[in-house]
Amino acid sequence: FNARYLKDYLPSDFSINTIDLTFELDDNKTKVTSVMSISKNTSEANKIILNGEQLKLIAVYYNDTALNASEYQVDDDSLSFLIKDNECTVKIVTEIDPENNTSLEGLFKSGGAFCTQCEAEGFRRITYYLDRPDVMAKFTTKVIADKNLYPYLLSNGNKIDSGDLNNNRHFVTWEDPFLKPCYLFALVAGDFDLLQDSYKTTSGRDVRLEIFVDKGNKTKAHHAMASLKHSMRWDEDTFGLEYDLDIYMIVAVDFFNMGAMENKGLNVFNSKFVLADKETATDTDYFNVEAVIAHEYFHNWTGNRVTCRDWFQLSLKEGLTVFRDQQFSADMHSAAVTRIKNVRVMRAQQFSEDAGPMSHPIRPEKVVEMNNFYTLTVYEKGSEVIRMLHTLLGKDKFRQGLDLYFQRFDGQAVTCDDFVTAMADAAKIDLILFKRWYSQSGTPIVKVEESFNTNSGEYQINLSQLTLPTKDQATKYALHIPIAIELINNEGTQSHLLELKSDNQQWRFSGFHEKPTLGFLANFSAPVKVDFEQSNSDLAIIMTSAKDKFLRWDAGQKLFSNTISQIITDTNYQIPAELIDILATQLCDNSDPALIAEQFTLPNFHELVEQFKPINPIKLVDALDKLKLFIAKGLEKQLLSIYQALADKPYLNNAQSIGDRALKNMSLSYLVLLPEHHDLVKRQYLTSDNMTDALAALQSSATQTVESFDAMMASFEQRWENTTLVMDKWFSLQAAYKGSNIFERLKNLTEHSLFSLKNPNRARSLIGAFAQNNSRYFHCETGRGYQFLADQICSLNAINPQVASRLITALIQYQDFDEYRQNLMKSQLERIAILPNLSKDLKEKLDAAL
Ligand code: HT7
Ligand code: ZN
Repeated sequence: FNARYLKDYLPSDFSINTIDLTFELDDNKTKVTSVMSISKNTSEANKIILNGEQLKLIAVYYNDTALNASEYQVDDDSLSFLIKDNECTVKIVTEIDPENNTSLEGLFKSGGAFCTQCEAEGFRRITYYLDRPDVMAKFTTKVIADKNLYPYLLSNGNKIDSGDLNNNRHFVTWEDPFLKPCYLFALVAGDFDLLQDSYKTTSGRDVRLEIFVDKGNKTKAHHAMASLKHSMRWDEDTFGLEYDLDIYMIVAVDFFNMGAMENKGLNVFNSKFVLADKETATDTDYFNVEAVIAHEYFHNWTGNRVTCRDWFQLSLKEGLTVFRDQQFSADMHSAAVTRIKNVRVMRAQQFSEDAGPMSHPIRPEKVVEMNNFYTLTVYEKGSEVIRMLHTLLGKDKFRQGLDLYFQRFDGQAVTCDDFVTAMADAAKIDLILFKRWYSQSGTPIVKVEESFNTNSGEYQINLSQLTLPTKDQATKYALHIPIAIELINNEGTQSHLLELKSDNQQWRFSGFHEKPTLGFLANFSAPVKVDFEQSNSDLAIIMTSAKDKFLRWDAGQKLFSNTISQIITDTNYQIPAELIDILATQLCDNSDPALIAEQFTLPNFHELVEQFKPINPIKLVDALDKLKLFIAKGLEKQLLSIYQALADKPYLNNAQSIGDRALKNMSLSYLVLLPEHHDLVKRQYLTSDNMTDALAALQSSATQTVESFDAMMASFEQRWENTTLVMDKWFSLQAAYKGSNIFERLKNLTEHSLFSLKNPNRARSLIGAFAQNNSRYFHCETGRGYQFLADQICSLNAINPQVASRLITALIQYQDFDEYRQNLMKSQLERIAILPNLSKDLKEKLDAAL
């Protein structure tokens, strides 16, 4: 498999101006007819090479004349022939097999419906085309199918025609007035329940809103609809961006590789991010539905109206759109808690990706399989890079920069450089150095040294930055890093924004009577690691006195990780009782229950691995358990009284009630460590009227192997066996079970009648959840955990390479662990590497890792 390089980008020799598609849908023999008007971009162009994979070519016509086999070349991934005229018409007829398409790329069957997924390079599995985002055409799509089985025939844009045909078939024709790359093409055909609504934009356009869900699920689509309307209003209010078509459709399907897809006017969603009601969805699910609906909607401007020149520029649309959805969520909920959740993802997952074998800059330079680059780096770190621009420019200049970006590039396919230049031009600042964030991989470490001169009252900070070499880049350079700080003292707190632009820099602040306490990296102003020793008493001051809530929370997390580090290094370490006193003060603050819940959530296993690597994972799990038990015992009374005060509050879907549930269930997660409180879980499970509480009870039971766990799981299964998304939760709970018979259980679960590797959600809910959430057994000394994962990846390789490739992450980051485990993990990777028909997706990662 050949790698492609950013440096080799060349514009296309040909434009495709219009494409008229006709689909005659059939499970195994769908006929696709494509008629394209093509023009040359340079007079030297003569041979066109169209991308195409897994297609059966039926016929090619050039200006209405059929080409014979000697006039074109066709192979596994292309079709080429001569273009003799400056302008011509090409018609291509192909046949495809949607029912046997388990990769879920191109056209496939999802449940009973036909559905497409074209990003990044799936359109080439539908027809031969110039499958690259800088080729933008006007699409017209005619869909023909059986009328009873597929009453809804959908595609992008506006419906322009429909009617009945012979053999009980019907057709609908759609026209999308906007030029678009083929990755935004979509087609859906099926029988659904439809939730309809409408939205009036600020300028008075009436937009029809339609959400299509599986029959019987309509009442679960209301939250998605409300979220869509909130997103539309927010984008108008915040960025002056209005929707541009008369109709916006969302279709929810059960078989889908990722979260959702922003196809123009016809989003396709994983049903996990559409369906929600209080019985089946947790508060986190509600939050995620809203965030993903917003994300896909925001893509209409950042991604669709202005798209990417090539796939190396993916962060142009994804980093910016994630930033926009994070800002939206922060405005809709607690800004501090939303930010904390973002930061946890960075620290627990993105930092390790950036230090691992697949490390790449937010704008990668080399790609073998594009699907491998829909990463936390491109998305989450990409968003952090946009956030740094927002911090450096300020809200108003950032808005002016975005306005200028749309003014310059609406309707075009552009680069990350174009975006940053628009920002620099609008704000009239120099961002040349800042652009290095796009080309450099790895997480910078910022080292902090401070000094205080008691005589002069001057406080000095020295900062130095270092990015360690990564697999992809040996040499690293200094970056432009915005660092927000607070100087906390009795006379009041000062906030400053420091711009670190070189290896070392110093700042002086005068006028202090005593040394201030430094709150460093307020609001996580840059995606960096911080090397700064602070005493427990300084951390306690920040926890209670910082203005920035993120800083308060972060000081608490630092206190926890310092304690865990001591437990790991010294087996006789006695956790100091003062920790309980510091934590107790936080429990008393009843202003924001959701924030308290976050403050009591220990840094997770993966965040700590990133801090202490290479590490024996079992020692880390033991240390985490020890600290948690210490807190449970030390604060038993307080936690119990919080729990009891909140236990019987009625369910409401508002911020206070969501925060109360988070605090209650956090308390339960500690109390369950004390056997005398095991009855609380059972009671909560039996009395709960909502999924948040039921699931929290079951999660606590799974991790503490509470006696009644199996009985509760059996009743849960019986109640929800026909509700796919809830059964995914059941499989995940089973995967997190901490009993020593977990491997027998896993074997039974893979043989369960409802388990299937063909459904990505189901595969992830068991296999992904085990590797991610059951560290004690995934990393167990026998190596059975690694073997289980590798076995599943071997099966998935042939079924769904994208899903297999995501799940292998837990094995390729073996450098994070002790040598004994590294060897066990590597031997499993070697076993996968010799699979016959190893997919391009897995091969790229294995080549990097081994
Ligand atoms: N732009 C989309 C990325 C995507 C995708 C979505 C569904 C299935 C397969 C996919 N491959 C790439 C999702 C997004 O960022 O909004
Ligand atoms: Zn996106």
